[in-house]
Amino acid sequence: MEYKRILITAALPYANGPVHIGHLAGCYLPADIYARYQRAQKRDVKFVCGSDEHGVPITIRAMKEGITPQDVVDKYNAIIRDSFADMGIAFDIYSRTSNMTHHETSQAFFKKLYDDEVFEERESEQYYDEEKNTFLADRYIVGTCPVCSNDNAYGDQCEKCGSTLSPEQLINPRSALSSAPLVKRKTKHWYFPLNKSEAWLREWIVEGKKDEWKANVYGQCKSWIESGLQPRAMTRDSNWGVPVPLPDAQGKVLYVWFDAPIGYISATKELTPQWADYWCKEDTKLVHFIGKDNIVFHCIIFPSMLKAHGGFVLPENVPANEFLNIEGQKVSTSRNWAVWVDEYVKDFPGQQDVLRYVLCANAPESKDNDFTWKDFQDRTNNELVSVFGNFVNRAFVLMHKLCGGRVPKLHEDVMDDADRLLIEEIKSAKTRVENNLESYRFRDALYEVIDLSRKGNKYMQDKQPWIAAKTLETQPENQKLIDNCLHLCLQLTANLAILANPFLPFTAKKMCGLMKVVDRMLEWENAGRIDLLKVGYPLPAPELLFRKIEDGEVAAQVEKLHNNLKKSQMENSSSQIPSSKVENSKEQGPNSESQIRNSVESAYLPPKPEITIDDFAKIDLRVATILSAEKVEKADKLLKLELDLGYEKRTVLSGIAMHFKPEDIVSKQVTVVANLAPRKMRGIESKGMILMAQNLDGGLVFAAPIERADNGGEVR
Ligand code: B3M
Ligand code: ZN
Repeated sequence: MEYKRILITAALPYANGPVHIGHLAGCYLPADIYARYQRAQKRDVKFVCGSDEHGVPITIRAMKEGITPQDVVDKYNAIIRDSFADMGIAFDIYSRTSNMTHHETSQAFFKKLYDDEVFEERESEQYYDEEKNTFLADRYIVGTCPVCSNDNAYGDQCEKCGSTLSPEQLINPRSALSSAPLVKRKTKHWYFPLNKSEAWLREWIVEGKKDEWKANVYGQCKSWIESGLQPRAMTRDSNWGVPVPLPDAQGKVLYVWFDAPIGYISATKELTPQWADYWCKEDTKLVHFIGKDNIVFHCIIFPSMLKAHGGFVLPENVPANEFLNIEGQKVSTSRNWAVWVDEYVKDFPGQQDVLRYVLCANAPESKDNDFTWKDFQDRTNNELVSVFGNFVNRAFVLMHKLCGGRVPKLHEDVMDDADRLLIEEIKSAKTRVENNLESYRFRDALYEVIDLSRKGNKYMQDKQPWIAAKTLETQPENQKLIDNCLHLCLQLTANLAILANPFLPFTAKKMCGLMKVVDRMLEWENAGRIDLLKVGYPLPAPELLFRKIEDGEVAAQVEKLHNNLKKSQMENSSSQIPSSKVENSKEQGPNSESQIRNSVESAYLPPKPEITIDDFAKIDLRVATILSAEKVEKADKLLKLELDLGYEKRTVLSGIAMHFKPEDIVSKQVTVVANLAPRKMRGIESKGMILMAQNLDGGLVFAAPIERADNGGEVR
């Protein structure tokens, strides 16, 4: 099919937290590279995104921070939008699903399906909190895990054993919002009969997309379709979301996964009055960039909705990436194990392209991949600085030294095979980069760009124009050889700017400045040409394109990760509200989504950075005996302990109430961090912390002397 326009969407991030580099690598960076490339091809492109501002994750975050959902989305929408802009993710529009256009668009969409009698109305019984007067999303229900007996499992997942659960499976379910006993109430919802889409989905995807879509995407879709699709509720009981546009639907909103993808349509509407061309004309190429946890929604549910509505194009491709781990561990927002984009931008000012480079060169295109700060340093220093940057710099320095600071002439009469081969390389690199980009192989495409600069370095090294320069007195005709070498190196530099532009837009711009050419030179059709820089044109002295990343910067980042982790562990042990594991707190509701496969985080915590004996000596560890223990009111996890340290008695709060009964631990000996700064929790001052060993299943054991020791004795 000859496409006339390309509509590129990138998943709408939940506005419940900042974006981390896993988000960039998984979805936004490849989408941006693709959009920049298509624009350089002068195709009609629209690239849309925005904040997903509805759903349970937002309300959980609001509760955690003690603010309203509106405050949450206002705060994070701004942070996310700025992070994208800082990183050069150049959307044509970054919208929000809380705005009017979106509410109207998604309501009209729902209403059309309703009027066409697409939905099935069903009554079901849902858990209800009578004190808070609200139906409870699965995350807001806690109880005992049927698998591992953890008392504090959530209605969608047990975080101790990793099992995916539904509220019905919990033993003694209770509300996380209040102490009111849970009751069930009848509630009505509108279900989309996904089962009726099975036949055409099979034909469209299982038979039609086998060779076109990435194997990870195709495989997931196939297994969903083959395991049988169920009707799915498209409404929820909640006061946060797009109200259901029906008279008998008080207190009901659209399911966030119903409204969010319609957000792509709303954003296009805001962007251009021609929005319908992009959504309704058959010759539009619609491409959804997403992370792997969103595949089913973009490949199965949203297309089924579009088809049921009628009049919309379906995605031509959904190039989802896998996940990016950090230093060998799965990213976890609740444990704060992540590299946040807004912090990167502050810590590495002006180094956006370096991160773009590393994330693309190591993109999780076909399997989960690992980001390490060491690899970040190595790739920057060994590839960007030593290969790409070095080539460009040498070309400029030598042109100043050996050609009077002007683009030298190409003397056809003395061209040799090496020159002709380099010209061929320049032309074929364009084709290779292009083919890879057209088939969403961004890593391979970027490799070709760096490889071309590597070839440039080799060419220059083989030609050794600085040696020829020494012969000029006796053989002045050798200036022609020098000219040819530098002419081609400079034309190659211009080509590198064009080819690198989708990946490294800040660098490409800088290169245009160096070469004194206008940005229009970066248009894709110019790649492959060797007449981009005019002969005789004076060029300024070079400026380094990249700088080295130092060991200290890497060490500081690794330490920051570990410090964040530690802080979050301390915070979580005194928190009551379900920890918002954003990547795991899937939207739940009337029909459980147990079909979604949650991955369990690796059980071992990553090793911490090295410390000195002096660091260790700062910690005052002492033996103490528990004199008394009691539960702290309104804090499920906390026990208040009175400790005898020999030289004094003191109160310590410990987050172990889920693991031990107060009466079972009295008179036990413990190890105390005695010089930890005091901290108030629930109005009680805690002076110190007791040490516990954590088993891989999450269970706790006292880290204490095995034999009776003197209270107050130092532990070393
Ligand atoms: N808000 C879910 C996520 O961030 C999400 C995507 C919506 S795309 C329409 O995983
Ligand atoms: Zn469990």
